[in-house]
Amino acid sequence: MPNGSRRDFLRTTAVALTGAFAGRCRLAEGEDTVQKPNIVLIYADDVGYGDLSCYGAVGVKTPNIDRLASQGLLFTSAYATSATCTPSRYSLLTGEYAWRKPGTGIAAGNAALVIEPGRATLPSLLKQAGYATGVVGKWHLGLGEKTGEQDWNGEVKPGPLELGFDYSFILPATGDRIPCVYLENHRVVGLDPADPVSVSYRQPFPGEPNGVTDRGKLRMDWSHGHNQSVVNGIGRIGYMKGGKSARWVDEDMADVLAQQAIGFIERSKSKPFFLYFATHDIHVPRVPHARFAGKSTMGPRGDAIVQFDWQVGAVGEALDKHGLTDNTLLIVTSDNGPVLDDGYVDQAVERVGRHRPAGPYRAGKYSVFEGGTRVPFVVRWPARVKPGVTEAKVSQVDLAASLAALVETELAPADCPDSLNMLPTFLGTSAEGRAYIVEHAGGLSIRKGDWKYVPPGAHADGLCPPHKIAIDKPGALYNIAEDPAEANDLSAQRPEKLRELGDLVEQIRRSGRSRPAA
Ligand code: NG6
Ligand code: CA
Repeated sequence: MPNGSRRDFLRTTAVALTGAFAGRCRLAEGEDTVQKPNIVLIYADDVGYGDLSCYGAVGVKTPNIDRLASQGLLFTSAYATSATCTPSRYSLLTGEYAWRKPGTGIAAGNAALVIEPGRATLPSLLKQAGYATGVVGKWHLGLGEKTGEQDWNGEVKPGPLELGFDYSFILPATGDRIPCVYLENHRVVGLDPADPVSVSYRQPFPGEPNGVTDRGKLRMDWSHGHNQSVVNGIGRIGYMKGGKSARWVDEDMADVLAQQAIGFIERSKSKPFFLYFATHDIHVPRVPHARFAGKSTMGPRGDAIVQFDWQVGAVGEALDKHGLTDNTLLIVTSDNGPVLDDGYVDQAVERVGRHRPAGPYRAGKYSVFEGGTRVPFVVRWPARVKPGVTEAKVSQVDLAASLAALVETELAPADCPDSLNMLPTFLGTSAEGRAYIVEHAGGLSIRKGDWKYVPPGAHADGLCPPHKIAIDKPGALYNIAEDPAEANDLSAQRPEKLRELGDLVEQIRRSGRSRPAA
């Protein structure tokens, strides 16, 4: 489409949408024959606000995501709910803040499923609207009924299929946690019954390689933790034995997952589909495929970002190939902020150079400062979303209610209790964001307008855990607009603001929900 007519098209679409999403956020009058959009949510692991070139990265180029951003809407104030994986994913899928539910901290590789089957979830709400639903990639929300009692050689359930996904191809937990195998639906992929898998988070299996005793033979040394079983020459968290034919090869993982994501799209393209593609990249261990080695200036961490960008491009190409791009709502975001040394010696600290993984923001993964949860967030839907940049505040906890509204699934009062319908904001037809954002990393901080409250206590700071700093009572207050780096505590100058935000966070905690019940 020539530029001029594309502009006209966008203007007309924008005008139509302003009307369409007024009121109850339904699709426009008379548009009920319009095919529901496909929804693809690409969820990166540990990619920080400043890690993509469309967000100012200098140590790496991300042309595929940059292209999406130029065709879509780039958010500068988007947040994961938490500064680590399990709670962010819990909130994303349930529309409930993870901090309301005990047991939703970083899950062990043999943890039981942390979401109760039967409750409304993002996939179950879309499934109800007739969507084919699939998850590919990192799960990290536990599996099975009881911790440590999964039958890895039989059926491993409940899991994604019991939560509303029709299809699942996952890593049970993380790349650095045992068991290092893929699961397709209920079963470990490629398992030889003659060589069953055993998993333990208590004790080593005698005679099996171990990150302490075999440290000299590791392909990548560990800096903290990650010194239990050795798989593919890399120390992991937890112990495993057997299942040799089923073990993943880290350097092939991005290809395997991209292929699975594309396979799901191809199998599902005759009806609307929802794909939750949760990449392993750029979590540790960072072992990208050889073709990405040296493609950034930052060593394996930067090369893993290039690999992540490649996966986004591969999904985009598949959508193009099947003529699905125009009516697919594609979201690219991350589960928490960045970290440099997360337990392996991979030069992330030494080679970061002038690159700022959290952009202008303070700290990263594990932290209640902005770098912990403020993440990249790009929405592309050529048929409906006008390209641009927005400062509107959005939270991933709102995707469940917003996407349910998009597909016209009604939420019961008990469903997704912290999820607000922010569809017009996500689609760029409203510039008005959330009134406040709760940021979780053990404690709860809150951002309202330009103000940010950080509670008293010990908080992770910097990009190399476990560095912590203490915030004294009654907490700290920053003006994010003037001081994005949260460097000047204004609590003494603005005690009433500090109290207002501190009270607000307490009220949200006590209320047990964010969406009005009726
Ligand atoms: C930590 C791990 C870290 C990472 C994190 C979870 C150690 C020393 N550190 O406990 O490497 O796995 O858990 O990351 O083991 S997340 O992105 O999945 O939340
Ligand atoms: Ca993560």
